Amino acid sequence: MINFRYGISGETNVQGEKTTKLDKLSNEIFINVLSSTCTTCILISEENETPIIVAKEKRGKYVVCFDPLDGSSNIDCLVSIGSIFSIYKSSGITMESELKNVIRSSNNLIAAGYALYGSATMIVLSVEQSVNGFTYDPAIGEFMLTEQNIKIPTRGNIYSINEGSEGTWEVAIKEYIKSKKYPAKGKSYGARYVGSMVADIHRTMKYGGIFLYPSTSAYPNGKLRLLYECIPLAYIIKNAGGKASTGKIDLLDVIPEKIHQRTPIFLGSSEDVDDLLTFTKSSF
Ligand code: AHM
Ligand code: MG
Repeated sequence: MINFRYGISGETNVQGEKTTKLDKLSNEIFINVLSSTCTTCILISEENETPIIVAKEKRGKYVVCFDPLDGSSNIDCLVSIGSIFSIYKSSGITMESELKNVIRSSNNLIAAGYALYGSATMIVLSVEQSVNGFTYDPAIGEFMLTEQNIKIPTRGNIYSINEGSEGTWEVAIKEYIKSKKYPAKGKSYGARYVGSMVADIHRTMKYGGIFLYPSTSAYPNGKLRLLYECIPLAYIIKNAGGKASTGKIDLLDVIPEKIHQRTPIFLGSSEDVDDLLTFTKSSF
């Protein structure tokens, strides 16, 4: 029996989570490829406790933050997983001491994207306020532009949240979900939750609706990490015409203080996020 790429690696990452063999392998690939392009200076990975400083002779001016393999709990059962990244431009060849200045402003964010390994493999890339999708064609080994200028519907009819944690949500979140399950008029929303953020966000972009990861008792500041999960996906969703919020402020207005900082996140169709904010703004 050959299963060398499944299962846990036997190591624990900086977040205290058990890493899988594919987490480790994909992190190594990201680091090796990015640092050999001669365009990057600092790499921030979900899997590394501290920023990775690219060797002096290969240093360029871009800072890249990435989650090399998102949705690790779905690897062994063959459910969709992904990779997420954001790219910041510094004014020169940034040193670790300057890192805070680069990542503190979303004005320095020049691109973000994700790869989704689903029924097909797709890279969704957002640069200069447009969002485009490239599907991998195995026959020629290339990514082809298959979805141009992606726009998210202004309203959907799906909510996406881990409902197992409902007992520990704030009242505003409970009330919002209740309003979608038991609407005063019209049809109730459907529920979909893959548990791989990339897959849940890709569906939300295609079909509309809202994705929520609020604070819970297990994760008082939310589970998802600002720099390599929330900011890139918020940037993409916003450039596709949607909205992203912490429940209080625009997600892209959060100033990162620590590289593994977490935040509650609510993002998707603009009207769906607006509905949610009517619940959270008065109580958060
Ligand atoms: P990971 O980067 O270790 O895979 O964790 C992030 C994942 C997200 O993809 C997903 O939205 C979330 O964790 C699911 O968490 P939960 O199982 O608590 O619902
Ligand atoms: Mg992740």
